[in-house]
Amino acid sequence: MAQETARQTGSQKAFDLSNPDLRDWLRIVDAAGKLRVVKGADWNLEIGALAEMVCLESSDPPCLLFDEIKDHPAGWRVVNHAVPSMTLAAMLLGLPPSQNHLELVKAWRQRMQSLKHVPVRIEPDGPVLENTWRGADIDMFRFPAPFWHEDDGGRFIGTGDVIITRDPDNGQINVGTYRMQVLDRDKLGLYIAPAQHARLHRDRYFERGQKMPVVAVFGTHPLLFQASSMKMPLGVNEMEWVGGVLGQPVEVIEGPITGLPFPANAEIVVEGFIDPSDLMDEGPFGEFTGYYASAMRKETFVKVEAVYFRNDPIIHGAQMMRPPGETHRARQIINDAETWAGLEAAGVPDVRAVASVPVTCNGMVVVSIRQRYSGHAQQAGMITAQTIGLQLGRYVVVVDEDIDPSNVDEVLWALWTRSDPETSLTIVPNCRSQPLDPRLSPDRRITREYIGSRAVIDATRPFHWREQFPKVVGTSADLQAKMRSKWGEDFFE
Ligand SMILES: Cc1cc2nc3c(=O)[nH]c(=O)nc-3n(C[C@H](O)[C@H](O)[C@H](O)COP(=O)(O)O)c2cc1C
Ligand SMILES: [Mn+2]
Repeated sequence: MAQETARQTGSQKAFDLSNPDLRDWLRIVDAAGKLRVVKGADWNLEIGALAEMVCLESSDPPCLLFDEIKDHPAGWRVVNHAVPSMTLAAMLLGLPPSQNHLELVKAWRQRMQSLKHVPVRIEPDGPVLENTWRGADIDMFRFPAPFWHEDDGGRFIGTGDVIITRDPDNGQINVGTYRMQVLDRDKLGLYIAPAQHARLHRDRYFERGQKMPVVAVFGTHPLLFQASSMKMPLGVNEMEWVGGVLGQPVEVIEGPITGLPFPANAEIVVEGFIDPSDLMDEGPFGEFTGYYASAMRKETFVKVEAVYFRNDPIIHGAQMMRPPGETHRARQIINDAETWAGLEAAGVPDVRAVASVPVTCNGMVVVSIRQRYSGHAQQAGMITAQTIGLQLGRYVVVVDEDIDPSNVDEVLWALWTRSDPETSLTIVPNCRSQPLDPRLSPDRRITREYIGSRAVIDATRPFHWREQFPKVVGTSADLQAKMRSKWGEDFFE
């Protein structure tokens, strides 16, 4: 691998750039022994199936770098599962190496407090400009975009992508991850769910009868992908957040056609426009929920005006599969830290830890508190219920401080023994949902009424009689220490 990377990074031009790029990251993954190069796979179903099966069947799935893809030149690659361990997720975020989710959430909370956003720096040139296609040269089918799942509507080049748009009212830049289907040589589907930032931008252009300029990036450092696929406040330029985490500005080129900035060291970049009056069939696509939740529909699309790419470009893919799949550990660390910070900002005291249940993609969150007053648990639960899982949150479980919220067994034990379904459950109706929600009823899909409910489950000991709650069985710390010293550590292995 090392040799190949050296050959493929060898650019003809020297660029005075200092940002790490996707290739630097893959070298780190390789050095950690977590990179597997796969040669000869077919873009048609094989990449997707292999990525899914490795995730399901390996206890420690590696990053897969597909090369020599059928029908495509050697060197034009697809990478999947680019952050394949907790230690690498910690490294990506600049945190100390740790395997412990709660420790990482705490470390990230500290980091957040001092994180300053850093404006981007405009560069005249960069490796992404090594190749340019315009006009009749444009052919998106020349990239090895996978046909991921058997019932997809086509090839999706954009899964782990980065889409850059500008608010026409105030000029603010947004970076978001939204799926992109190759519809034609110069046409790319773009599915943006309601309330996403690029959707708000799009609505504003369309209300004025204008086309929306779009830049799409397929392949960039995974830190920008993480930022792009996370909900930050509207108005935040996610590249400035990345600059803050990197401790240096993200180096960008301003697109000659759209004026939109894109990373100078990206792998593949497209500039184009969405015309409000042009529609094409988009989807279906197997989604992160584990379902094909939206059928083929008419959608607006990006008409591609220019394509820039590095020599031997790498598409950054993210296999969408039934969870737990390609794990998004870095995002989970950040989400849990954000939920915790939100609770504190709302004035909820004594939050001990927050952890989302990985298989629910942040749709079920557990908050552990040290109860201080009656109603404390309900307060923590109700506030969390409106911030979890973006539009696809469902359940919040509040537990006492003796329960580790990242340990599903402990959480379910508390749920079973400390909650009473009749009195511990609060249902909150009319909360946000979205078209990808598998449980959205057919009626609501037609009327576009994207709402669902949340449940808050209080699995703490009832506050007013907590002192009378039966005592937990377990060997005391004191007795444990005695046993260890008498019988030795080996006894317990
Ligand atoms: C791999 C991946 C693919 C995603 N695909 C889509 C998508 O197709 N459409 C969408 O609206 N959101 C998608 N999302 C979720 C958005 O990226 C996420 O909500 C993000 O906050 C959007 O950026 P914004 O907050 O700036 O709008 C995806 C997330 C991930 C991790
Ligand atoms: Mn945003």
